[in-house]
Amino acid sequence: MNAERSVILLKLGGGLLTDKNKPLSIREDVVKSAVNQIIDANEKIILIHGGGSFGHPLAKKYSISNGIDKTIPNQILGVAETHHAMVKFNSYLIEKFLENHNPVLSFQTSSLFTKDSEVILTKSLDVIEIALNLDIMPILYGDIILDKQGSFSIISGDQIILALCQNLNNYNISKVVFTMESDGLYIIDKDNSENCELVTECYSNELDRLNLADLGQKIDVTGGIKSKLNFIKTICKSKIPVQLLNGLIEGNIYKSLKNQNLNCTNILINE
Ligand code: IP8
Repeated sequence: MNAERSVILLKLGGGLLTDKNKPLSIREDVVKSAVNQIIDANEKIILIHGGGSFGHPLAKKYSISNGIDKTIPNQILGVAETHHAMVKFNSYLIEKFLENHNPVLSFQTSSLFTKDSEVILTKSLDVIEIALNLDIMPILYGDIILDKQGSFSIISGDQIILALCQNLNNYNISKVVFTMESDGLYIIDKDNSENCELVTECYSNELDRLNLADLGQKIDVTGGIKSKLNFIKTICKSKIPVQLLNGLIEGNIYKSLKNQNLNCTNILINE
């Protein structure tokens, strides 16, 4: 591996970029700010975004993450609709970068990954690395995933990040950044369970011992804080540090990409 070539994986949470209370709605000001910060930072990044009010309501309606179920009316059509909703959402983001004359390429997640029951199979990621070599920012998104067993499911942005961490060959991932609507992980105060305190720094092997507060994301079909934690632990096993930050606070994304200090959760790797 050529360690000189390094890249940041940045996840923009779908709940951050969209209005969860209104299907197919974008928080335009949040997207605009995130796009501007990413452009200003001018770093090598692979951008991954979640489903928010585009992917999750449809995935839930058709129970897509549970696989094929012939008793669900129009479920197969729902698979196609869910994918198309994500393409529309992704196109909106792509346009914002292109309007600012910033080269980005969308990679269709459901064509790069397949499933075989529980296992996610990754096709060659050469195209992503070639895009990075050309100073094009690859953008991937949570999507439907087809299963070799004749079924389908949902692949989340977090699962994509994990697959990238495990399968990129020629780039060293310097860190994984998750942007959310809170400042990071919170622990419940043991003396007063009403109070929560931000975890600003923590080693990956300490994560299991934290009494974490679940700030909850009701329509997220791909799991809440517990599932996020499992992803973080697996990412850290690849010796990649993880940062969780509040994407609603102006400047946070830029600061993170530039390795500046900010109020957030840093998960450090154990040597
Ligand atoms: O928001 C889910 O991705 P996530 C994508 O990263 C769909 O969990 C299609 C629901």
